[in-house]
Amino acid sequence: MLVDREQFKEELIKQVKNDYSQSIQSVSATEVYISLAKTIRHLISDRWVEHKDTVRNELSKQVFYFSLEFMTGRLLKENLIKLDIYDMVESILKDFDFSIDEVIESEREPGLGNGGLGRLAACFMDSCACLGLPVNGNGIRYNYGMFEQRFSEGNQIEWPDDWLRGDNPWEIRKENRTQIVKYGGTVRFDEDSRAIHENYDMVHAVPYDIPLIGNDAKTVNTLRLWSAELSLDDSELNSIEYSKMEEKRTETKKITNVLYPDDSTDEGKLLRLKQEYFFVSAGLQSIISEFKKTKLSLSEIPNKVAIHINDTHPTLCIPELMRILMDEEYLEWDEAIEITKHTISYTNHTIMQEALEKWPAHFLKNLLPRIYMIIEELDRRFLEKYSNLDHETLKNTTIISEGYVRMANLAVIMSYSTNGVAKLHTELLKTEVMKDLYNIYPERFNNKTNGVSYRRWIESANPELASLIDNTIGESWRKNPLDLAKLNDYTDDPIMLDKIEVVKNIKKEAFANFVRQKYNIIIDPKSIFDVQIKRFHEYKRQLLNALNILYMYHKVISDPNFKMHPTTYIFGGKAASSYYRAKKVIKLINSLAFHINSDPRVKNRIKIVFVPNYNVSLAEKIIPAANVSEQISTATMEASGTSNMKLMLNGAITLATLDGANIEIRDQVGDDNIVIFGLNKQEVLDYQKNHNYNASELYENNPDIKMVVDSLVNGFLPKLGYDGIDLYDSLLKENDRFFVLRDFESYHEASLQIQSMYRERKAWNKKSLINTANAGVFSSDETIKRYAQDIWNVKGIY
Ligand code: KOT
Repeated sequence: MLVDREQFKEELIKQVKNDYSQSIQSVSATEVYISLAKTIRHLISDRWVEHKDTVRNELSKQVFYFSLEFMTGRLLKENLIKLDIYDMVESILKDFDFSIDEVIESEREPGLGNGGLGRLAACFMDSCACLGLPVNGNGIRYNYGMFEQRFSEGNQIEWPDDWLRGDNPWEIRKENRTQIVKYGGTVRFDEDSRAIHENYDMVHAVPYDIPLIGNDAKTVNTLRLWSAELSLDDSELNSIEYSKMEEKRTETKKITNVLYPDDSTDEGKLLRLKQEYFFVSAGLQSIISEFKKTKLSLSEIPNKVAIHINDTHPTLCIPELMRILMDEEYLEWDEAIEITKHTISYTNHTIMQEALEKWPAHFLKNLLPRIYMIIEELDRRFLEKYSNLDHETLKNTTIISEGYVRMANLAVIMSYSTNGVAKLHTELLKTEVMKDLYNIYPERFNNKTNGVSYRRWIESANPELASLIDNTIGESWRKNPLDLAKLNDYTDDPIMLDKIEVVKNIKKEAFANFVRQKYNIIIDPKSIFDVQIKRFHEYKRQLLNALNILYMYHKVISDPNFKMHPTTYIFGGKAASSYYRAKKVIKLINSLAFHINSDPRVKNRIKIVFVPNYNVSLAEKIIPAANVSEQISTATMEASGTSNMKLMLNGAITLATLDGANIEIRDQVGDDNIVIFGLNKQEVLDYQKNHNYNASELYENNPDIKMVVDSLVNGFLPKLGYDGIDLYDSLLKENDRFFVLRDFESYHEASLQIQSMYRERKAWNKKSLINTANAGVFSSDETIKRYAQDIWNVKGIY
């Protein structure tokens, strides 16, 4: 233990006094949270400094994980657990009449991410710290995180997420590490042919550091988030009018003001590009300036530094590193290319064409003239080197094409590793989306199936299950997740299976209580909790789930012989503010909830709860309570998924298509312990290539499908109003791009299979246990070990 009880208690009292000039008895839970977090930060500060010193003195290789998103979730509880002071702090707080839950819940969640990609970054940072790997995060300190979702008349309304209001006790502003980021201007070449960038606008990038604490604080890594501030030198300060200065300040601050500004307009897009360059440039400048303190030759960079780019959003790392090496350190092109190529590695998270980032060349040319020149030259060299390749291959592989810069191509060509995030996804990268690049650089492509943090998703979110596991197989699984497999010895033990059910029921009751208190909705903990929690996107097919519920609803009210185990359908997720159709699906589900939940004919056999503002904290409540995990994306479209792993770990049975990591889940649990339906990869690819899918035909020939689809537009759901028309059109007029109708029957069958499986409770509990027992491979610790070994070549420092 890092500290004894009395000492910690005294520190906390002192901290409250310092922060508020009040005694701990007279402050609020939020205030206690702030002071407690600061006390913890102080407690680990020696370890944080020592860690940095060790890495510096031993010249250990370090990784910098560049990501536009880090969705950390609340930090207090995880940190208390990792420092092994949770119980102690709980009892100290009790001394002052505070409940630890209330204090934990008063932490505002930093919503610095959209979904899977941002949450993965946070799980990875957690694993790195716990494995003793020197890996630091580099990102943006958005003033406003992911919007807060509210519902009005069933529609999604977006409210600003002012998460920094008040104090963020975890961060330290590092004024003296400020960097300058330059935009615009012109470039000329001096007599030595060196590029001179002039007449640019400057922005200050101020870093805020957050400690990433490993178990017992043996390792404390750093998450560095950059904030944009006005940069004026003395002469400007003396000459600029006050109002002009404020105008400029506002303009500058916009860069780090919000996560993912709406990119449906050019103005929004430009801001996004500014963001990308901002944290890339600031991060790299600070890394190189630290590296130079080692006095090593710059050619040593790849041996001491690995830079990982989380999807293409930080791809400007490539030309920016080249720029620093050439224009500031005076290396030649060839040397700079060698260093860059051996330093940067890239993860791809999507094969959806519309999400593959490409920037109009003129945007880059105007905003980042020197960077654009470097990209052009890299493209020229690529073309020169591969001039022997056929026209078609070159068309697909060049960096610049038809006036656009293709970031994924730049990332593959100028890095040493490209990985996908599940086996199928990596396969599709190699054989479909990046086929030609793969043929040129086959050795660069590799798979790293995603993983999730066990500390957050069982130890913290489901302590009841964690201690049942401890009592059954011992605690080794907490350090070595593959040891969960020891649970396989208990799958026929009736006492264990009963206990699994007891734990699940505790979590279901807790969630039911939460839903009653917070949303005034009554749900039955004895019903099946069927969960779909993820961003709203057409390819994730919440629409398919909704149509099946609609169909069940018809059956329940019209067919007296139709038997249905009471089921609570739980939804959570946001739609991008500009994603019109996804918002219509949200409206549909809310309308269904309105009608079904209040229809006496349903007799509570169906309930729908759409939890507003789904975020990490809500996930922590929902996931332990889930019986069924809906993973129903169109095959090929979900790169991996990670909620599938969290739900499996917590004993939910997966209802899934053969997509993303679902395939690997099936491989782990076997066909009897998962329910699979729908088109597979080949069938989807064939339809797409042969253009022979006909949704209207299905609609015309299948009366069930017709009835359900018609219910979107025939007034069956009065609350939906005209909002069903767009969904109807997407299925019929636009020929159902995501094969919802094609998979409808098979999905319905699968959902009935789930129903009948749940009736056999013993067998169900066994399946549940098998899911938990075989989830070890999906620990992000395991994933990160593979990144460390195969990609980064870094070792733990303890
Ligand atoms: C978003 C925009 C551009 C490129 C990629 C994305 C993206 C992909 N955002 N989130 N993802 C998800 O990443 C997760 C972590 O790898 C995957 O599990 C999931 O399937 C992706 O959709």
